[in-house]
Amino acid sequence: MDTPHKSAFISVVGRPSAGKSTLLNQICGEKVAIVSPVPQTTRNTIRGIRSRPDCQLVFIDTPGLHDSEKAINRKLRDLATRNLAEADMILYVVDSTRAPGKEEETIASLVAPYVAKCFGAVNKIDSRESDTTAARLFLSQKVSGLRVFDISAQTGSGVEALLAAIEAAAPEGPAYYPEEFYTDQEPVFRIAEIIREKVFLHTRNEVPHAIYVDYRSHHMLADGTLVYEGDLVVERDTQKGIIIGKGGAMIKQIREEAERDLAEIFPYAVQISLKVKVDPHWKKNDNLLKRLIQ
Ligand SMILES: Nc1nc2c(ncn2[C@@H]2O[C@H](COP(=O)(O)OP(=O)(O)OP(=O)(O)O)[C@@H](O)[C@H]2O)c(=O)[nH]1
Ligand SMILES: [Mg+2]
Repeated sequence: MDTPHKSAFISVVGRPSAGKSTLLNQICGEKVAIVSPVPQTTRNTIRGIRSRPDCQLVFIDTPGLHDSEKAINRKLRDLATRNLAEADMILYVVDSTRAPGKEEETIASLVAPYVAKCFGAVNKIDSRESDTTAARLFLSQKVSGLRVFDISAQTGSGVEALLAAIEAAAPEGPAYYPEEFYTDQEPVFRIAEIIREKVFLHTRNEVPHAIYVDYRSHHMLADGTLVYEGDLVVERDTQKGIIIGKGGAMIKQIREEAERDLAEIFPYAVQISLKVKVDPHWKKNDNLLKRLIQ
C-alpha cells in the first residue's frame, strides 16, 4: 500500500536576527526571503515550499518578534502570533550566539502552549560565539518537552535531520502547491524585497527601517527584459541624501546589486528604475501598512 501523502504549514518564529529567513532559504534551496544583519529585516509572511514525492512542507517566515508598542511593530507581532495559532506546526529558531534575555522569554511563553506541534532549532552552531548548552537549557526550562535540533542555517549543518523529524511528524494532507513551486510570492514583490535587502545591507542606523519600496509599474522590453519602476520612500530629507549617496553612488549600488541578484532568481533580466521620495508619515498610514504588511 502507498504511504499517505503528508503536508504541513509550518510557522517559523524567533527573535529578530535569529536566522529564520536564512533557514527558509537553506530549506528551499533558493533565495526566497531577504537576509541582513539588521534586526527586523522581514516585514511580511513569506512562504517557502519544500516538495518531496510524499510530503510537502510550506514554511512561513514571520517578522521577528520584537518588544515594542509602535504601530508597525504591533502589526508585525499580531501577524506572528496569529500565525502560531493557525499553523499546523511551529519551528522556533533560537540564536545560540546571544544570551536569551527577556525578548526570548516572551517568545518562549507564546510558543509553550503549542509545544506538541513545535520543533526547536538552536541556530548558528557554526559560529565561534555559539553556546548550544545555554540555548538548550533555556528551552528545556521555558518550553518543556520541546524537540530540539542544533543547526546552522548558513552552512546547512543539522538541517536535514531537523527536516526528517518534521516530515515524520507532519499530518496527512495534500500538496497545496505544484511540485516546482518554492515560493508563492509575486515577482514584483520579490523585486521590491531584494531592493529593500540592499538598503538594509548598505545603510546604517535608522535608515533601513525608514524605507519602503512602492511599486509603480512594470513592462517587458522586446528583448525580454523586465523593467520595474518604483519609488524608494524614506521619512526624511537627510535619509533621501543617504540613499542617493555622493553623485548618486549609493542608489546606483543598490540598483546594480539588486539587478545582479534578480538575474539569478528570474529566467529573464530585470532592469530597475527607482525614484527616491520623502513621506514623513508613511508608518502612520494605516492603509499603506495594511498593504505592506500581510
Ligand atoms: N554564523 C551564522 N550566521 C547566521 C546563521 N543564520 C543566520 N545568520 C546571520 O544572522 C543574521 C540575521 O539573519 P536573518 O536570516 O535575516 O534573521 P531573521 O531571523 O530572518 O531576522 P528578521 O527578519 O529581522 O526577524 C544575518 O546576518 C545572517 O547571515 C547561521 O547559521 N550562522
Ligand atoms: Mg527575516
